[in-house]
Amino acid sequence: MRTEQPKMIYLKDYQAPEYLIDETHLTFELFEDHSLVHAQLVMRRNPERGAGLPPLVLDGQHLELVSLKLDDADLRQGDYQLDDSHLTLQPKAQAFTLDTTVRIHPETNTALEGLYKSGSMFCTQCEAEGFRKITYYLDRPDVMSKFTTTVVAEQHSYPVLLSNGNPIASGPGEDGRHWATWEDPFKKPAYLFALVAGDLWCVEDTFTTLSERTVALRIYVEPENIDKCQHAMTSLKKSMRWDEEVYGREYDLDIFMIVAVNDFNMGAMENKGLNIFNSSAVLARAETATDAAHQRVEAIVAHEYFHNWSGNRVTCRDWFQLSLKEGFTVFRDAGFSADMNSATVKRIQDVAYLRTHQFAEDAGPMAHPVRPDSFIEISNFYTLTVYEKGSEVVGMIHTLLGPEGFRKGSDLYFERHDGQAVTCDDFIKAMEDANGVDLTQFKRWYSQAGTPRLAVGESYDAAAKTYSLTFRQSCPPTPDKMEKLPFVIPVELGLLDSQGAEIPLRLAGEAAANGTSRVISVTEAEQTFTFVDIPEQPLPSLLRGFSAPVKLSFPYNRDQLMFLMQHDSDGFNRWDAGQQLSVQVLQELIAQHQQGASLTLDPRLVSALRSVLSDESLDQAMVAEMLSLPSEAYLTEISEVADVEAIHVAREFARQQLAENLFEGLWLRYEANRDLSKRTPYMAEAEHFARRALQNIALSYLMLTDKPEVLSATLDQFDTADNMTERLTALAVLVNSPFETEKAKALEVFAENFKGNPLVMDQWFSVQAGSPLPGGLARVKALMEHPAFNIKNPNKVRALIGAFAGQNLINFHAADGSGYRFLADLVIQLNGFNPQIASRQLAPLTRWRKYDSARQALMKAELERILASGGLSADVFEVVSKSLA
Ligand code: B3K
Ligand code: ZN
Repeated sequence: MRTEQPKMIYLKDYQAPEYLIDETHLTFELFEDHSLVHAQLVMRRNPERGAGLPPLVLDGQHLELVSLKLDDADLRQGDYQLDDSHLTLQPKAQAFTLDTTVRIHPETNTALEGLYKSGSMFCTQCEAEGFRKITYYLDRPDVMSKFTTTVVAEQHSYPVLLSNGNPIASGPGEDGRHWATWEDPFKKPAYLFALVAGDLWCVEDTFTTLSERTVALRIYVEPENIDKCQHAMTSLKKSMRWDEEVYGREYDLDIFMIVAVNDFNMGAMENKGLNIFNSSAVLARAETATDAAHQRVEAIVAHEYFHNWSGNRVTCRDWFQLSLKEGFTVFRDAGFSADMNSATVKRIQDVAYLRTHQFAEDAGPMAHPVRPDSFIEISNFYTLTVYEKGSEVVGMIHTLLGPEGFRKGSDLYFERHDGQAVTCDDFIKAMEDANGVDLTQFKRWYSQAGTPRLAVGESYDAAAKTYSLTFRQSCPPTPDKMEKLPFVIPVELGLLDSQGAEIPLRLAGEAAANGTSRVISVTEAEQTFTFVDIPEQPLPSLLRGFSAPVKLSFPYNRDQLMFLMQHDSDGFNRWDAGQQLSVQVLQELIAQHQQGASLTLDPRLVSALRSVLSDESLDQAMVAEMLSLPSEAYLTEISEVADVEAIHVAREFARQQLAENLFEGLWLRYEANRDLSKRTPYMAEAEHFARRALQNIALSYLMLTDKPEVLSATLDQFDTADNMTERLTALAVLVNSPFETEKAKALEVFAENFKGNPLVMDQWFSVQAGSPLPGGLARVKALMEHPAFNIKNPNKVRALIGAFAGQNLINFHAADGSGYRFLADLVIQLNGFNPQIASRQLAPLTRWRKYDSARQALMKAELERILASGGLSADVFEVVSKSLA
């Protein structure tokens, strides 16, 4: 832990590196109680920075320097300076070779950054600034080097030795040790370095690229997981094909490897040729992983694979440009998932997530632009804004340029910048140059934080047959206090007539109508668009497909929303109309609860959902989405001041009413799909996902009725399902039910059956941590004592504490502040050994401004207690201090 106050780093201070590293030759000697890292760096003065020879300042943290040579001459104390995080020395020539040996301690590295041990295996995580915990280096993404890596370890415990690139030599060593050398022909920044040593098995396959090269594909796992790799392998091959077809991008090495590790701070890491994955993002088979887990594996495998071009071949100049690779790659993986599954459902899920979580971040103390201007700890900027909003920004470019224009732009980007470390401006420039457009104003999306609001008004002139839409955009203030200029907001829209048919769209001044759905660009603070030849007062369908990440408002009444739910040709907007209707109905219930009135549900919501439920022509996954009420977290996000109890009571009341009123329709849908599940073997495939999604949401409603036939159906599903999707849903509905005996038994049986599978036990923890029944905190505390819980394992922390504080709002926000105190204690504890996880878990407390004054005071007091606890990592310090500012 650092002693001095962490410093802010600014984008405006960026300077190119003083020195370059052309070659990096590493040798790792791995032992049980320490490891030695020998680095030979072939370096030269960066010609861009002029001729003089300033001191060379290398990054390095927690390293014990054993030896240091400059051009073969030993350096002695006095020839160099060492501090907490740097090694400084004076080069004597334009080009030189530096040899260092350092001792490090992967075996005690609990921060899981740099080289560390996960169980019995050695592995690395270097992004963003972890390489400096491995050796002294210019640990910044614009220093790109050719790496050769030799790994030496005891042969019996570590039969598999991996690094980036191609294997070039291996052999036995002394004392039962052996070694392997890997060479990566592509220059790369240190953050893409990887090493793995362990007792691993692998599943192998091959892929033939467009140009007929054969690539070996390997997924390495611990032996007991060898039967859970097929889905990831299939996903990998689909990703490789898709990137060739959609982006014209081929894989470039002869081998592509994925390694699954149990202790990992995030989902996965795109190291060149050697992706390292959280085991939760690789392992999946019917019996142990849900449909959602299967889809997540497919998406993450694709995401990391796609980074090979968007991130590795073309990388970031500095970490402020993180969204250059992350926003773009999320956009790419979303396109892939949309093509593999239901595109509309994928869009619905992404937008629901963005609106709930990214909008909250953008309205909170950690709000920052897609390209931040400053940070204290870069690890805190792997955010929903950089990733998800960043992807929306790329998506808007796609919308504005069209698919062909976008492809021309991405081709030019890859061609122009292959092998370089570049900026978001370079990306935009390629898009501009390839299409002959000017995106200057559009670039405000990269520099202005906050979620724009777009208020829309209408006026119809029956005599002139014109219809005008007036858009007013504004952006709320953010902590940077920056004045916001108008954004370019692409709004895809259509106009419906009273029969629900789409009216041809002709703007005033245009010679002829141009389709029934089109994109207009709102570029001014206030702007009116007038459509002509409009025979009757239309109903607008706005922001189709969520064409921009804004909060749009239009004064729809409930009947109009029901009309859109039925008739809109845009599937996303049909869903969204349903969500808006639900929000209106739920807000009314919230107000009734606050006034102490008895609650009455608007019957229009029941009838709207009844039509959805009985519509056999709708994709079942779509039906499932439409039946899902907006989450408590979303209702919180859209509240001025969130009333935790009223939100919970209102939503539960609505669910109960829907369950009772729609019982027959739900039961029919449930039984039909459950029957299919019984008769057909599990398949990880869109149509199957869809019908299980509907089956399971139906069951969760049905169980609210406490009917005995539902309980027996649930128990049967729990006992006899051949897959985790059905089994876990059955468990979850039991856990949230009043059937204490059945619940206890199911939890016990489940834990007994799956005690050997940590990923399944994570689900078991989450289901209980997320239960809104009273006594949530006590349950979580008891579960922390369970033998399967381990606070050092990030997946366990996320499964139990993350699920409680992030999803179980009614319990976490208990009026006595017990949830807050618990989380603060935990953050203080986590800060001591894993700052990144500590800082992530802190997020719910940063939202304090959303709540009533009593809760605000309690939450702030806990933030202050964390700040005062001392020994804070830069990670936690940054989030806490900004939250209190
Ligand atoms: N690039 C990594 C994230 C690294 C996070 C470092 N704290 C995974 C990804 O986005 O693909
Ligand atoms: Zn990524």
